[in-house]
Amino acid sequence: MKTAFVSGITGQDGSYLAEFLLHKGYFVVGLKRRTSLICTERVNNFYDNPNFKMEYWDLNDASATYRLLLKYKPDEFYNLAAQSHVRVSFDVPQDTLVGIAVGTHTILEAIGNVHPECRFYQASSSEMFGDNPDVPEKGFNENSRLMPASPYACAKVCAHNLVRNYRSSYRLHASSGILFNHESPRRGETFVTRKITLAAANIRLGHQDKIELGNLSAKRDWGHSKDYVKAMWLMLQQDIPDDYVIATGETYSVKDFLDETWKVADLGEPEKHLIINPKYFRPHEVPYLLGDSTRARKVLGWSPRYNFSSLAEDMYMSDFNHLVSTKGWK
Ligand code: NAP
Ligand code: G4F
Repeated sequence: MKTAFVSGITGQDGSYLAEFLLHKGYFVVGLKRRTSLICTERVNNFYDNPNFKMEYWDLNDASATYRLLLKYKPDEFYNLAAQSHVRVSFDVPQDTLVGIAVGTHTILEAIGNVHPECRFYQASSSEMFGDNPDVPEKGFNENSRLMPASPYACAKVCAHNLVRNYRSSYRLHASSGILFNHESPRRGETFVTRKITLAAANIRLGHQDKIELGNLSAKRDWGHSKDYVKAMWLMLQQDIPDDYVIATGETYSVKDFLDETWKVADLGEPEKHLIINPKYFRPHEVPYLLGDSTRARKVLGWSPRYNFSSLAEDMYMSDFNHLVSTKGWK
């Protein structure tokens, strides 16, 4: 039985990845930081699985990283932990930078020193392309220029380069997935897609009237987290470690996502419910993201099952059904 570490276990991707690995027969160790509220909502459905164990850990705690590597000697380490909100990274830049850049470095050092057989996955991000205006026709690929436009993206570029550096310097099996935006019913409620689907469900049920948003013209390549965690696993099954773009190859604006969700919810024109609030604009925006995942499709045999419409529908229906079943609203 293989053992996998999943940091960021309480997050969107960590919870889907752990389910995927448990289903494959892994023993999964979820790495969780201490929080004042319990916050294990996303992992409750497998928390009691005998092949799952939760351990306290923090990106900023080297001692815990070394101790747990020596205790479990995992086969694979998926590093998904991060302060992952781009807008918030302008408010807590140092916390974001230290956690992502220094935290990733700590894990690479620890693996290299005490357990170099462990395969490592780093959660890199399409935000690293930032406001690069030179988008190839098929979208950004593994060789496109990185022009990060936020403290979050700068930190992810540093971690991404560290992975490349440790791979070539110390022959670690370390890979980065350059994942474009991926969403799901488990997406945090302050990311724009979830904010929209939750508002639509509340409005549909008569418990909200308006939604406040920022820049509607930004375009993103939006996929489903369930599809994307499979790509993470596939990367660590390859003989040779590498970096891979994971994306759908289609891009839509925030306004398109709003329109699509309002259509699924049968709410008429979104403008009736929409307020543009400058507080949701960013000091530095990433205007356009489109990914070219040709390498992943060829080498990993990966392709997504969800598209833009089925993603919006899955998220809206989940929010609607959850409100109906938990609040009794009709
Ligand atoms: P998420 O839902 O925000 O989850 C982030 C996880 O990291 C949470 O479990 C959080 O714990 C944990 N965390 C934050 N700071 C920590 C620290 N100092 N020590 C230990 N754990 C810490 O993010 P996600 O959407 O699942 O994304 C997973 C990873 O992929 C992140 O690294 C993100 O930056 C990256 N990524 C995401 C996307 C996307 O579109 N979703 C795209 C590209 C890359 P709490 O629950 O306690 O907050
Ligand atoms: O949903 P968002 O906050 O996601 P963003 O900034 O693209 O970052 C996400 O994807 C990255 C991958 O590219 C990840 F690395 C990162 O961890 C995170 O998961 O914002 C998407 C777009 C932005 O252009 C933003 O300006 O939506 C725009 N937006 C408009 N109104 C809004 C809002 N974003 C948020 N969060 N809230 C709004 O009210």
